[in-house]
Amino acid sequence: MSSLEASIISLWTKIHLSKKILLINHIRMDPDAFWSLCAFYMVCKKLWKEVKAINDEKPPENFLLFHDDIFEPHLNIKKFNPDLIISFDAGGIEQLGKTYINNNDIFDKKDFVVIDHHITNPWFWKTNIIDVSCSSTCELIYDILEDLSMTHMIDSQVATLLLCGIHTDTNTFYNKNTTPKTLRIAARLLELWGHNKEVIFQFFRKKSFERAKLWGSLLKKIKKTRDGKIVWISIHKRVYSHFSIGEQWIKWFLNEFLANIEGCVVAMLLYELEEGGGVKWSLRSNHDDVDVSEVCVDMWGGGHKLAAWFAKQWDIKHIEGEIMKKLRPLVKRV
Ligand SMILES: [Mn+2]
Repeated sequence: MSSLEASIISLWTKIHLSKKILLINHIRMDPDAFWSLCAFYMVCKKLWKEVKAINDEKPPENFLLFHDDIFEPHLNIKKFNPDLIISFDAGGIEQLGKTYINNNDIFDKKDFVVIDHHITNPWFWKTNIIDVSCSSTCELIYDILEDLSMTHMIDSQVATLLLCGIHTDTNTFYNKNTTPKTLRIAARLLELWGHNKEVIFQFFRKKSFERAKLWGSLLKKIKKTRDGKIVWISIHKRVYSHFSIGEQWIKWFLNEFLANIEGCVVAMLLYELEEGGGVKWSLRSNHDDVDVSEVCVDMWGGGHKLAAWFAKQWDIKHIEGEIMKKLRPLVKRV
């Protein structure tokens, strides 16, 4: 038995022995983090567990199409006193935010299982279900349910949630993390009545009129290095708030435009965060030999070889200079 299989069985034992389960995902949750947690939440409910979900923040509004908001940022964990804690899609302990910092004694005492697929994950707890061959945590959740002979728990809603995370982490089967297994699982989720077309429309095709206008203004501001290998844009908060667009939409500009520019090896999008100051930088590599997660780990971020990010409390101009210094040598080689 592999250590992954052993951890999955150990998860099942822990769930079986628990009455109360607390689910957590990473700060600034992304779609995969949200939907993998929600799918698991529904499965726990079907097992008649008392289950609660926590994150420092509420999920972005646009995630709430296929599942209600179940997050309780102000939950008193001590009072809830879970028997088991499970984290989803978090690549490191620091990604559990203030929830972990303020309750670390409880996390230390309780059974705590980490479910993730990030290559940068340092196996940060005792029970780790980490499979970097999975496109997404949602794909891994399917694997776990299949290993435990629990696919009968996947109703149409759970299937839709898992499809959501697979589509958003693979950029609808476009990114290199899409494997034959990813497609087989997606096919299986369609058989289980997951709503495929709706997911693609809601998260990839649909654009508000305001977002179309914002994209128009951003297109005029894109920059490139002389050789065209690095293409990037810096976006100030006032620009997107002028169009009443929330920060969660900004990164789509990267997939929809920047990364598709001919000759581009690394596409980058830097934007000021809505609250608390600071900036976030998302990077995409179009080349197998250019690992953008290297740069991001250096800057205390995370991600994968071809898609990574970091956030800093720095001034937007300062970061631009720092990151270019690190990136130029990387792209020079290819
Ligand atoms: Mn993910």
